[in-house]
Amino acid sequence: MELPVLNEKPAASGCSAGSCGSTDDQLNHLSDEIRAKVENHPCYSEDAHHYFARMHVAVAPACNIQCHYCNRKYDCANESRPGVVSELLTPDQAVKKTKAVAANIPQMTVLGIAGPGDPLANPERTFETFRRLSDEAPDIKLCVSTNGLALPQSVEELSKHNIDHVTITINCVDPEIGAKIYPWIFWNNRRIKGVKGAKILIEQQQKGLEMLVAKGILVKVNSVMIPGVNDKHLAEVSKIVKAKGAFLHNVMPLIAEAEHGTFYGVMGQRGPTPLELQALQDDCSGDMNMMRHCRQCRADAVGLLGEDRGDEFTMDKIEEMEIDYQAAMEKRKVIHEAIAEEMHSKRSAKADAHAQFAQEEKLQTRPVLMAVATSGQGLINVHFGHAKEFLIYEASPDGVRFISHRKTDQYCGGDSTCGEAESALQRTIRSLEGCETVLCSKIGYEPWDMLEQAGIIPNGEHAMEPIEQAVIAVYKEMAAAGKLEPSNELERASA
Ligand code: CLF
Ligand code: SF4
Repeated sequence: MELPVLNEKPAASGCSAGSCGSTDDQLNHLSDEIRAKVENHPCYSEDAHHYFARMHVAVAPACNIQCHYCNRKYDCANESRPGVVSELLTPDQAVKKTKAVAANIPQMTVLGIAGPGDPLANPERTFETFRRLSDEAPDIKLCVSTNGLALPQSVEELSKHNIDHVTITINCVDPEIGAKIYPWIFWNNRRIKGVKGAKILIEQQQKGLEMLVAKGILVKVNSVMIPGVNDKHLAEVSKIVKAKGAFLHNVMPLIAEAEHGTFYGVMGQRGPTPLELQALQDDCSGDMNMMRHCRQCRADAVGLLGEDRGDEFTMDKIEEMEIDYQAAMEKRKVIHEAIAEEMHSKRSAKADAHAQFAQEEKLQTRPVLMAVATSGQGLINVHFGHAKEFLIYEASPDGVRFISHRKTDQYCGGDSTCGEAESALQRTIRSLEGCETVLCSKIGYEPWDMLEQAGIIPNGEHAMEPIEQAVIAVYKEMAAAGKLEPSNELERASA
């Protein structure tokens, strides 16, 4: 499945960076055919994720492997207990739900099957859903995410159903490392443990990748970064999957908390810090396009990446909706065209701003990380206190690039007591470690003071402005104020 999706916490999986070396930069160099596949896919294009939404339908309960970061509600392919997941849908329910969401959230362009188990370990349910949707809702892109064990035997079927996007989770290419991540796989009706099982899984993943590429299907590779286990190995994985034709690599942080009941969680295996993750993504990016905006979605997520509107589309609500999908498709077409036009004009404005910045006298300044509060459309349009996450951009003399997102707790949610609110605010500020400024539409006095005390400058002067242009403007202001001289350490390092 997409990754460790327990259906009550974020799952894992993902695309690429912003302006510099991003997929959007590379959009310009793609063939028309590939550009059409990625430009409104929120995972394959960082730009698109500000505008277009995705949804997942949880039709796949069983899994054929065990990952140490997953709390198995389904012990193996022979022991699936579908009732355990409240959102588990039949293919018929999944089709109804997809049409209902598409009619009500017209910017939803992609339907993914990503769990809660492995979609290809549940081939009848998965392919029945895809088959019906490719017939009944041909304007929706179909996407699937798999651990890869059953991939080679599924490629032919995938290629029949208008499925242009497949994600394979590849955490290693070395079985010794694999044995530390996968205690067993279920293969040919037997449970195979340790290095032997990991070796089969790796072979199947690599074979499946090659077969998909040969069919012209875009492949994204997801990898979970597990410090001390595969962190030193993932740059090698990146090289290999790129050489085999993968389009995008998404390195995601391990999520391991004891309360999730996963092996890693219980054993105290830590996930990477944001800066460790960024360093590894930068290492890998020498070899391939990196996704940095993955939100590690749930197996039943609905909406823009980073938001979840699943509660609006429970099956009891859907059963009461009257959907005329033909009419919905016409409306969706008009809205998609309008969004494409808006994206195009914002992309041109962004390119102009970068070109102008590049033509100016090159600043002799150090890079800076800035946090941005946004709810989409590529604008700074969220109050600091309402931000559930911040997008992190790096500004440097070479321009602006999207780095990552960081989730945070809302601290002014209404019913919090003062004491709780304060600690949530402190947590929010801690989540911005490494950032020197935060751009938002507005901010209150209390967080302003606390941010300043933490060495982060709040900035509400660029409300409703396009993100990249505002980041460049703030960077230039910081440079003009003499705040960006290279540090002594940097000078020493470069001497
Ligand atoms: Fe879903 Fe995955 Fe398709 Fe996207 S998610 S199946 S490619 S439509 Fe996207 Fe979510 Fe990350 Fe996945 S943000 S977890 S990468
Ligand atoms: Fe869990 Fe299977 Fe997905 Fe691994 S592949 S995270 S075990 S559902």
